[in-house]
This record gives sequence, C-alpha cells and structure tokens, in this order.
Amino acid sequence: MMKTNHKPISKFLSLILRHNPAKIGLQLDDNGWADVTELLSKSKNHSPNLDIDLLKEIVQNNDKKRFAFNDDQSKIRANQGHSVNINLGYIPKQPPEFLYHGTVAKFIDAIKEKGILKMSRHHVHLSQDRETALKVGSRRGKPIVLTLRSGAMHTNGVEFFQSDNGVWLTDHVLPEYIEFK
Ligand code: HQG
Repeated sequence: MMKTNHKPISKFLSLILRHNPAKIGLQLDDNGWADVTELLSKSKNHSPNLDIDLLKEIVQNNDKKRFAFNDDQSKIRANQGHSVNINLGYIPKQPPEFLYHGTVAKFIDAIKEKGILKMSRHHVHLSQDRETALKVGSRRGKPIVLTLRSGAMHTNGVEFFQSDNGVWLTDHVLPEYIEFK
C-alpha cells in the first residue's frame, strides 16, 4: 500500500501550532496546547482529510517528532519551533561538551560578529550530532557545520534546555564559543 504523504498536513500543523493559530481561529493555552476536537473542526476548510486517525498517525510517525499529545490525547502541541509566545515548561539541563549548528556560508560573517541569534524563533536550535546539523544546514544550501563549546558556555552560566524531541535550545551563542575553522 502506498504511504500517504503527510508533509503538506504536517506543514499546515506546524504553521497553526507554532506560528499562527489565529489563521483558523484557534487559541493555544499558555503552554502551547490546542484542544484536539477544536483543532480538527477548525481545520476542515484548510485540510479536509485531517481526522483524528490521521492526526494520531502524524504525531507518531513525524520524522522529527514535531508534535505531541497530552496524556489523554485531548490536547496537542508542537514540541519546539514556536514564534508565538508560549511557555513550554522546559527545565534547564546540562548540555554535552560540544553541540553543533548547521548553517550556510552567507551567514558566517554575521555569525562571526554577533554570534548565533535566535532570529524569529524562541531559542537558538542546536543539534546533538554533526549529521543532524548537516541536515538542518542543507535546508538553505551547501551546509556548514559549526562546533560550539556548549560545555564551556554552561560552566560560564548560560542556560540550555532540551525539547521533547531532542533539540538543544539556548538564548544566544556568543562568537567566542564557536569554532569557525
Ligand atoms: C542563521 C528546523 C545571520 C542560522 C530545523 C539559520 C531545526 C544568522 C537561520 C530548526 C545569525 C535561522 C531550526 C546571525 C543565526 N546572522 N544569520 N547572527 N544567527 N543565523 O530556521 O537553526 O523543520 O530559525 O544559522 O531542522 O536553521 O522547523 O533556525 O540558518 O531543527 O522542525 O539564521 O528548524 O526544524 O533559521 O533551524 P531557523 P535553524 P523544523
């Protein structure tokens, strides 16, 4: 049997649950949760095929575990990547000695000057391994992977968090912690 292409619906859910719930008249609570029944009914015009079974399949099989249900599956939220202001309740966590950031050549001069900024997201997103950072960078062209001295940052008082799907988050990475070779 051919596997359904979930990508358009996953993109639609990312847009609604991370950036623009008002597009379908939905409200997220302070912690980013949307009511599942409401999400489904309000999505009808935009995504007619979306029903509870498909939603469950997407939550379970999404390549990056972008979404999560609460315990009784009455609510859903995005695990990270929001631009709307919500509190995901992350607890600070000690990062590994090194983390990685995938980017492209055209940003390197600005990063040398200002460090890695969160741009339109709530946090700078960092990867646990080079392979993941390569994929992140490839979204924008020929990838460059920067190695970050996250252990030293943490020792010097910078907070890190880890999202439910394993992405490391921090507020800002100063140039002095980045290896540019
Ligand atoms: C760059 C995807 C100029 C930064 C991915 C990046 C990830 C600067 C871009 C997640 C800069 C921001 C996050 C500075 C940083 N000057 N450019 N000072 N500092 N940049 O998309 O890390 O599919 O907001 O290098 O897989 O690329 O959404 O961040 O190129 O996990 O689930 O500014 O998004 O996951 O881009 O990606 P983004 P990102 P999802």
